This record gives sequence, structure tokens and C-alpha cells, in this order.
Amino acid sequence: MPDASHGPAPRQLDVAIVGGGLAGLYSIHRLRGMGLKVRAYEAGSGVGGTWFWNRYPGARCDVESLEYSYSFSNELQQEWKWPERYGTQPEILKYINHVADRFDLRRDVQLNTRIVSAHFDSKAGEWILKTDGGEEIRARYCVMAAGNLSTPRVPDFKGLQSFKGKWYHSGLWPHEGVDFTGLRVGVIGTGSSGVQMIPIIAQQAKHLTVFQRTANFSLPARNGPMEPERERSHKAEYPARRAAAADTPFAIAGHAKPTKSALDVSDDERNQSYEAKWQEGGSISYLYAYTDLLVNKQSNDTASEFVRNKIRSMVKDKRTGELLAPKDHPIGTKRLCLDTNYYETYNRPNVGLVDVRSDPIAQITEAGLRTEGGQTFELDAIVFATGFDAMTGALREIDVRTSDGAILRDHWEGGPLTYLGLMMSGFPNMFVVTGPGSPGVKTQMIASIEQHVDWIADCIGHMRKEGFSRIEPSPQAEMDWVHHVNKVADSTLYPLANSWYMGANIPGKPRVFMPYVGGFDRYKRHCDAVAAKGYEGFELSRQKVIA
Ligand code: N01
Repeated sequence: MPDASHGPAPRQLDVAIVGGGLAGLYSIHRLRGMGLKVRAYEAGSGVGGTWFWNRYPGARCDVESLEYSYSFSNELQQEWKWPERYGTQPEILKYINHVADRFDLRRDVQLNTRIVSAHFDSKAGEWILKTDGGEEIRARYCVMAAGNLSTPRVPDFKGLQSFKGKWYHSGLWPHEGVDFTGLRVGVIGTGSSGVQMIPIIAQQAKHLTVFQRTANFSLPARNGPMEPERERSHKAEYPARRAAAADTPFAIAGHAKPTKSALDVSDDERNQSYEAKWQEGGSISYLYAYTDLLVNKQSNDTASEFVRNKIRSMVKDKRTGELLAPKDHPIGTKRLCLDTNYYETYNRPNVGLVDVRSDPIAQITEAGLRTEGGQTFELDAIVFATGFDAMTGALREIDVRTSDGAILRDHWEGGPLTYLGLMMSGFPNMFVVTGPGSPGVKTQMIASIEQHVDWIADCIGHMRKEGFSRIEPSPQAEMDWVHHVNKVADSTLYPLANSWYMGANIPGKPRVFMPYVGGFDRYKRHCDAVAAKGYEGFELSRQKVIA
């Protein structure tokens, strides 16, 4: 009988899953299907992860919905109807909830529950997780499905507490929505979130001031209602299209692979090709115009300049247009934004752009904001579209350690170390879905989630079949992989940008290029080969468990 003085007996699981977003839900489905006892823990009051939290005006996926959806059930992908080319946040959340119901996933999700620590008890061969409510969970395996962009970050501005108006972060948006009608609004940040919300807020607000530190490249989304013929033909070939997507670097099908360098064609031909891609909309198509846009600076310059000229031609005020035209990074090396009327918004009389690179924000005041140069702005509301502690933030917030003395925060002190982005040496039986060192964030995310979870499920299946109880990467395999990830990144233009891929948006965060940019196709083949060679690089053991 449990001793009442020590609270309820710990819950005993085969697999504890951290997160109830797209990754957590698919993990439940896949692992439960193997007969394992699983449960996911989700801090939010609903499932959906990023799509549960990011409810800011204009929030929408920048990958087409027919691609950005689960592929594991052909019935699901055939039956679900996406109303628009790019799904809105409410539509995607509706879809995720539908999946949770359809596959009866909710019974294994515990909402309103944050995991605060995960300790590996080496003798028992178990992870012991603690929740913010004091509950204890014991599980042989732990799957971290906590998201890459799930730790919102408000910069440490002096005076924020004194602000008399209301302030919001894009990633923690109030569920009831925000009405900016008649208000003087300031938006800080011009990444994907800022670029999506600015045109919508501008329509409501009395006046909108955008505080831009770095101009970002944005391409037109060319969103619209789903064309029936497009949907029909896509669905007719769905499984083949998914397979074709898995054979591409971004896990997105339907774009002819480029064959030429941007420098191998005439100026006219190149500009015509960029123009066609610009008219078509979407970011993959544009970056796929030539083979070398992400590896050759000279080639990239042609693509960057084409977009800069577009921006200059769309924005009437010359100075504003020039400020909006990015010059500090090659196009595509920061997450390329997709927009609907972003640049045109700056032609509205109620919208102003402030360059906080040359004159940084000094402090938030009672009435608004003041820059170091002494400019003051009176604001009724401030929106922080300032991003996230990306890729490592969610795991670093959890106290992950082992009884053998390993501490994840220490292990990642100089930047994240993983093998394949899937596991860390010294942390047995803990898997990460689309972690640093994997290509996840550089791909159609759901394809990566499915690939990772399938790999993890197969690995656990292999262990059970062969009687292994413990797996972890060797320190050497981990070091080699990190080295490989860096080498691949260094062969591209990505490191030239100060991006969240590099941890550059968080003061003090180690500058390490985190995603694997060798491509989804190459990565998947590598993961499959590792498994086929008996999990090469991993140490598998049959531990005698002391219960
Ligand atoms: O965040 P970001 P995000 N003073 O980090 C600025 C995904 N996503 O939420 O570049 C002034 O990109 C910062 O300036 P700088 C997508 O993967 C997808 O927009 O650091 N400014 C930057 O402009 C995306 O990449 C979708 O100089 C400050 C902005 O805030 C990722 O999420 C939609 C500042 C942050 O941009 C993150 O996007 C939305 C300061 N102190 C998000 N600190 C779609 O699918 C930061 N900034 C479409």
C-alpha cells in the first residue's frame, strides 16, 4: 500500500512524452500502437503546441497545408479539407484537435502540466519526471517533444513593469484575442511573426509604429482559397508525393530540382526566373531557382538584390524602402518570411518604421518607449514579436540530469551536443524529437516529426526484441556528428546571418549553428543506415535492473 505521507505512488510508464503538440501527439499514436504504456505531459490547457500558443493576428503556416499535415494515415490526409493554400492558426489547431479525437489520443495527454525535472536513476534504469504539480512519473524511456520555438522571449528592457498600457508576446497571445481599434500600437520585431501580424494590426490600430532592428527578406505568400483542382490532383497522388518529399532537402515535393548555377545564365534569364518564382509565391520555390543560392555568395547576391529591388518598388517612401531592404545577410540564411501585403503596409498613413539598429531601444516608459538617441513614442499597447529561445530553450528549462552526474545544462554549456539530433551521450533512453543537430526546423516540420518518431519507435522496438534495456550514443559518435553538422553549415552561407539558428537572438547564448542543413533526404538516409548497422554509434546494453 502506498505511504500516504509521501503522496501518491508514482505513475509507471514505458514512455513519458514531454509535450502535446504535433510531435507529442504522433509519439502517443506510434508508441501506443506498439503496445507501450505512454502518456504525454502538456503545459497548455489544450493540445497543439506552437499552434495552441501562437494566436497573434495573421498567424499562419508558411508551408502549404497539403504538405504541412500528417502523412501517417492516408484516410486522414484524403478526408481533411484545407480551405486555403496556407493554413491559418485556427484552422491548423482545428486539424490537430481533429487528429487527437480521431485517433483517441486525448486519454493519454495530461494538460495543464509542466514537466520541471527529469532525473535518470541509473540503478533502476528509469527516468523520474516531476511535474509542476508535484506528481512523479517513472518511465523507462523519455521522449522530449517540447518544441523548438516554444520558449517565448521578451527582451530584458528596462522599465517594462512601469508601462501603463498592455503588452503582449506573439507566442503567448490571449485566447480571447486583442482588439487594437483606436490604439497607438508598437510592434518590436520583424521576423516571421512580426511580418504576419503587422499588416493586420495596421488595419485596426489608430497608429502603428514598427521597431525594426534587422530587416528580413519576405516573399509574397500568394495565399488564396484552395483550388479544387489543385486539391484533387494532390490527393490523387498523395502517398507518392509524400515519398517524393522525403527525397528532398526541405521534405517538400512539387518543386523541380534546380540544375544550374545562378551564375551560369544571363541576367535576363535569371531575372525572368526570379520574377516567375516571385509571382508563384512561397519560399522554397524561390530558393530552388538555382543550385547554389545557399552556398555561393555571388549567386545569392543576385537573388537578394532582386528581392531588395522589389521592396524598393513597393514602398513609396524611399528612406523606408531602403530600411526595409535587408543588407546584412544573404537571402534564405535567416528564416525567409512569407507575407500578405507586408511591404505595402508601410504606405499607409498610420504606419511608421523606426530603425532601432542605429538608435536602439533604451527603455520602456510609463507612456511608451524611448530610444537611446532620445526619440520617444507614446503607445497604448506594445507587441513583442521578439522570438524564442530556439531549439535548446525548452530542454534547458527542465532540470535534466542523471544519477551518474550528467547535467544537460552543463553538457550544452558551449552549445548543444547531440548525436543525430536524437540523443545525448550520458543521457540514456532519452530521445529528442527534431532536436538541435537534426534538420527539423529547416524542413517541413511534420515530415521531420514523423521521421524522428518513427526512428525512435523502431529503435525501442529493436531494443525490446533484442532484450536491450539501455541505449545512449557514444561520446565519440556525438562529437563526430556535431563536427559534421558544423562542417556542413560552414560549407553554406547560413553562418553569415545572425539568426536564431545560431542562438544569436539571445544575449549570452553560445553562437553555434544548431540545425543540420545537409537536407532531410540525406539525413533520413543516414539515420536509416545507422539503424540498419545495428544502431552504429550507439551503446546498447542489457542492464540488470534493480527495481
Ligand atoms: O522570431 P524571430 P519570430 N530589440 O526570432 C527582433 C517560426 N515562425 O517569432 O533580427 C529590437 O525570427 C529581432 O531582431 P534581430 C519561424 O521558424 C513561423 O518572428 O535579432 N528587436 C527579430 O526581428 C520563425 O523563424 C511562422 O535583429 C529585437 C525579431 O525580434 C520563428 O518561428 C510564423 C530585440 C524576432 O524574430 C521565429 O519567428 C511565425 C530587441 N532587443 C514564426 N530582440 C510561419 O509559419 C529581438 N528583436 C509563418
